[in-house]
Amino acid sequence: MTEITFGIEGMSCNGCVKTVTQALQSVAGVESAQVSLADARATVRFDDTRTRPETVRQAVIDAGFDVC
Ligand SMILES: [Cu+2]
Repeated sequence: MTEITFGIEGMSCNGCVKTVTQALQSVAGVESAQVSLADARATVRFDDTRTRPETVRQAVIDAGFDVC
């Protein structure tokens, strides 16, 4: 299991947090996703035989937010 943390731009409320969390959890191989509105950050644990960091980040971008 691999854990990554990255910044997310564009989240303004708990609805955004929910959207991002669901987008991350829908990625095959993602075990858990913790999204913090206050820190503008996500911590994601995933099976690195099933997905890659780029795919995890892309899910956030596809949901309409920017990663940094
Ligand atoms: Cu929002």
